[in-house]
Amino acid sequence: TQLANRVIKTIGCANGLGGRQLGCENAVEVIKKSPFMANVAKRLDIQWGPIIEEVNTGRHAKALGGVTQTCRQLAHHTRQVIENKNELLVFGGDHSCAIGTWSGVATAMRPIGDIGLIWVDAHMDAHTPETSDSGNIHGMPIAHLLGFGDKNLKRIGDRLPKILPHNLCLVGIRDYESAEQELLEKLGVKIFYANDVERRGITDIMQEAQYIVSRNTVGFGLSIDLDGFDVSYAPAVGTPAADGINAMEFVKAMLMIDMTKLIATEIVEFLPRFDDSNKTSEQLVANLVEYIYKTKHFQLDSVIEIAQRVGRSEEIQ
Ligand code: EXY
Ligand code: MN
Ligand code: MN
Ligand code: MN
Repeated sequence: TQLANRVIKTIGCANGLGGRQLGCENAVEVIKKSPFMANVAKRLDIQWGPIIEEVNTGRHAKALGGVTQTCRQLAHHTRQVIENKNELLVFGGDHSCAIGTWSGVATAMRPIGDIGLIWVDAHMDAHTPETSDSGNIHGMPIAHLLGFGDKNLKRIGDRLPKILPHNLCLVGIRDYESAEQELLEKLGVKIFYANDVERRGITDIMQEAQYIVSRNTVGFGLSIDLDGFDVSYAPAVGTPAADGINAMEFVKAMLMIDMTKLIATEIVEFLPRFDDSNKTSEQLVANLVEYIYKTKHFQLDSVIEIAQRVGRSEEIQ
């Protein structure tokens, strides 16, 4: 027996119809073929699972039906990975896939307890179809995970909200509309704005975020929108916003936070045709995966070692 399965099951979601511009649907195949990822795969046990193809019912507001069907499929697969007690890594796609990813994870964990979520992003992603000017669903996943918005999209897996406001934390926010801010503030969701990160440093912020999403939950997820990082580190995104998180500092911060309760990671909004010739964004994706899981596995090994020393290994395993 072992404390945690070290196999990382990877699911791709080739979706882009929820974005401002098309292109994120190509991210998964680029990541899957990436030499940077191949390098990481040598050090981590990464196993590719299914790649979900999106259902096309149109763009912007008309995408609602299609995104719902895509997210249902994705949720089915993420739920299975968690129920089989594997590590889960999801590559999007535009950020609307988060509704599928976390609906599956939340319903799998429901018998044990609530999950927490750290949301790294330039944007709040907290519109409902009613408040959104663009109609782009990648600007709406948080609202739906909290139980607001479209009745089908918010009820994937079960009818309950997938994340409770006090178990959610946003990091890196700097481009949003007032309706989104009003909803999140009314609910008491903790928001770390880009200027908080600037002032306190990303390590300090991520430590507090980890505390918030862990204290009332059985584990937490990490949803990483690449546009949360500064464009110098992640040029290949569809909705860039200036003055983002220093990605090198973020990767280092991963070494400093407690990952033992991390259930799943999702990396989204990579738009391959905008990457530079050094493939900066593609490299960042690989680095994120490597640092997050190396840290998590190292920390789990330490927990097992300590447990063995005090003779509690049976209990923990
Ligand atoms: N707030 C804007 C909108 O709703 O259209 C921009 C949303 C961008 C969302 C990206 C995925 O994080
Ligand atoms: Mn986003
Ligand atoms: Mn964003
Ligand atoms: Mn805006």
